[in-house]
Amino acid sequence: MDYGPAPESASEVTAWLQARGRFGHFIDGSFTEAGETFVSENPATGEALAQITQGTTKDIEVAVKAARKAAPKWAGLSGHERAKYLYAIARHLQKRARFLAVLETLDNGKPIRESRDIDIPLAIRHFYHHAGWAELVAEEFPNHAPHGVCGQIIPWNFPLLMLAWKVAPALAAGNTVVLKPAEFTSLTALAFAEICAEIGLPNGVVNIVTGDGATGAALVDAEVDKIAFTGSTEVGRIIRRATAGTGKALTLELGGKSPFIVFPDADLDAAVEGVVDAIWFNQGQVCCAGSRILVSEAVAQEFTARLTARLGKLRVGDPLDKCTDMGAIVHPTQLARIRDLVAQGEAAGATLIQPETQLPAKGSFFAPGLLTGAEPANPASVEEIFGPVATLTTFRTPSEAVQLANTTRYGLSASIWSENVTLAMDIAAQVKAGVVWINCTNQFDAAAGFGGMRESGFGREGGREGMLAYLKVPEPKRKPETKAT
Ligand code: TXE
Repeated sequence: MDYGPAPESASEVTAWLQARGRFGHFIDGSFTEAGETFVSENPATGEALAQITQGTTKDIEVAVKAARKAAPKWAGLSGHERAKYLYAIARHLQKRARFLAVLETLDNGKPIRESRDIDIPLAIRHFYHHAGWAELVAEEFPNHAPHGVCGQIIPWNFPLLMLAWKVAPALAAGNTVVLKPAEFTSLTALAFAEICAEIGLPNGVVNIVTGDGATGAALVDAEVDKIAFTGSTEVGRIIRRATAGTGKALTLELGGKSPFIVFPDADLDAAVEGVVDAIWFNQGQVCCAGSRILVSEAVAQEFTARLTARLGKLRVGDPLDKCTDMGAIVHPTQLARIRDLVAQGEAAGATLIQPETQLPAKGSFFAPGLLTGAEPANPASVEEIFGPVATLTTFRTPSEAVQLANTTRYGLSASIWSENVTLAMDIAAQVKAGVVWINCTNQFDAAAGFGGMRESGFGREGGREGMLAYLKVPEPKRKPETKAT
């Protein structure tokens, strides 16, 4: 198979963008002409990267039709045949890893260290893992069948990784897909579409239609069999209403306000590094971010001092610089949202600790911060800030820690820090969260189911549960009715 030259540096990515200029959708195995477009910007500079087509209801209809046409043949392939395509995608992503990392960083603003070491490798791992599932699915789930056509809507915080979380299990299970990337970050999905064409994936198995929320809404309303959505709780609620009573299967992975609980016997230095991963990773734009730090009163002063010192050492700046810890916020609207929620938090009585940080002169940047003294009712404690700012509150007893941890409408994840594993396991069982980490945070693997409870959504992605989300129990085949003679 000829994979073609793999452009590696930022300038090669720029050349790739310039060569394409205006992107159409990827439907039925090829790119459409660009229609009415919007600009995708580099959030670190505000400069235009590419013109992206705003998908219409008609575009969605055409894509769904292509996916529908491809569905029986794709589902009818042996698991081994489907696995070969998934392995080919994984290998090709691997070959293009550096190019994709640079493209992701330019489009999203995340530090290159993260896209290079986390986003892209995990996306690749997802395809390898689900190639294995394609081989196993018939044997492991003999009484299940694919849904058919899946509509998939993804957010902008981990663009290629969220695509992998959605596309890999859907394909492994024998579904075809129409995926809509987030409007701020369509580029790695479009590069992925090229890869699908290059490896010879049958036409119509993967379709990518770009656009904003209206395009997403059209996909929800289209003749699809399942919707998988990751994004805000507000939009999740709209989608749940829109699909109610339609017979469409639905999984929702929504927002969070996850607790990060530090007990007095915790290894405080490790816990401080844990906070760096929990809330300053990806500029805090992480659904399972440890955004509510709950720390035992006994160590609160010492912990806050060490955390504040660490905070001051974070390097914020050019996302393409390998030394950068925190890059740009995805878009000026998200930056405005963060500023607004932090201001609301301060107005409601919290104190912002935010060491002087030299921020780049242009682009969307926000210095990392901590809001101390935020009461449970403070908007900063209640709302998902989705930025690099955590609240810090103290507790006295383990039961108070649990009570504070559960004072939220969300239930996505939790992180517990203690050297007493019995205590940590006991607390883990009481915290309402889909995923609980002990003495670590933000650990992901394609083999482990991820998802929430309460207003963080339902359904799991990854592992065995994730496969089940792309399968259904088929309707029994009925004998044709015999006419009474
Ligand atoms: O999300 P939206 P936004 C949270 C986070 C963030 C806030 C707003 O708190 O600050 O949401 O971000 C598509 N029907 N999360 O506005 O709008 C949209 O085009 C169908 C948490 O970007 O939910 C995009 O592809 N689709 C989250 C996707 O939904 C619609 C990650 C997500 O956008 C639609 C992102 C509609 N009516 C934001 N409206 C997480 N859980 O990781 C929009 N979309």
